[in-house]
Amino acid sequence: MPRTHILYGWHLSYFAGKARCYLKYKRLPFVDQEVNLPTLMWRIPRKTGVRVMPVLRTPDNEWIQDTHLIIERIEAQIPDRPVVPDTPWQRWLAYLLEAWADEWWMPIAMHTRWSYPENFALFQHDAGRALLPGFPRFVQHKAVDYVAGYLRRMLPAVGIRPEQNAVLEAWAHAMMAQLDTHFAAHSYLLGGRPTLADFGLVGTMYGHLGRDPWPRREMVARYPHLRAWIERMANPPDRRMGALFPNDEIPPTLLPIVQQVVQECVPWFDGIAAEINQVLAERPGRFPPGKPLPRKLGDQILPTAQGTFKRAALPFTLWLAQRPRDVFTGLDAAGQQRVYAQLAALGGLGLLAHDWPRLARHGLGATLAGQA
Ligand SMILES: N[C@@H](CCC(=O)N[C@@H](CS)C(=O)NCC(=O)O)C(=O)O
Repeated sequence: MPRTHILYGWHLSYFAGKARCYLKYKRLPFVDQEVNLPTLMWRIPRKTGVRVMPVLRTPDNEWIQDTHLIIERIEAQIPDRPVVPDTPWQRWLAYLLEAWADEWWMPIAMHTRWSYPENFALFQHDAGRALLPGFPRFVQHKAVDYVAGYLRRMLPAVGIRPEQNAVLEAWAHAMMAQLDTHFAAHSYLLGGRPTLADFGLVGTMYGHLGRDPWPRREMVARYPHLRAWIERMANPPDRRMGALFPNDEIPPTLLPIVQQVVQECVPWFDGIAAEINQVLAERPGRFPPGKPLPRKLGDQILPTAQGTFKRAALPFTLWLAQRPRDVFTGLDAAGQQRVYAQLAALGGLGLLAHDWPRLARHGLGATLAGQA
């Protein structure tokens, strides 16, 4: 039985990076454990039902899968250095930005890793040593090929299709330039200390964009303030942290980012809800609560300032989108009024819509919520 927490995750993994930065920020002692082949193929699936990383194993031998649940659990245990803001708009926004960072950036992180072959050597080296430590290199490479093959097969669904690469890169550069401007003025997204929003964003920025050679050189290196934020997130300062931006406002440099995020999220989330409703209408009775919806549904076409972008609709994303909506429901009347007014000004009232199917998380996917 472990006496401390153990984080199972690779250095190069998107969501393991998010969990690792968070646990370090909370100053929780933990063992940072690379995932070997038996753990990936058998132990984690046996304990969590899914072949995935990261997983946090608690001293009570509970295996928590999903960074949102990991953060919720540790927040409840360690009140020091809270990452959920107290005030209504900042709290709502931290949840939205976390969802956006987790899911919207995924295609960019996957594209930059898998479309540029120069990144593969690092993947092969790190994943090989993690999967089969001490084995001869050619055996390690066989195991890596298996995992890489699985990840590569997911690319088209995530939206990695050659004709879309230019839109993805142009979008990412435009957003990184805005983030750079913001981080020149503020240490973290919502001011002087990190929140859920920062931990979401560091997933893509640390393990993928900030570490794979191509995006590290061609993207992150051009944005020094963004790069410095990645460093701060990976090595959190051990001092008293600053405050969030005052009066439940957001920093002016974050406003254009939030405006864009809100406008991109409305059609994205609505589109996923529509795909789910269509599946439910076409196959009545097939997906009762507890029975997982397909992990991916039909393509959705997402408008961005750089062009349209197609990717499969993922029910899991709508489960994440539900979280800020639940924050809204839990606010008092004045809090709701505040969030409503901010969203009205940003054209984002669609994010409070109540006609989405209600979902529960199911591993990496979702099921309809309710009595099974
Ligand atoms: N929502 C999960 C996502 C975890 C996830 O997607 N992990 C990746 C590695 S970074 C993975 O193991 N993917 C396997 C798969 O998608 O089948 C979380 O927040 O922990």
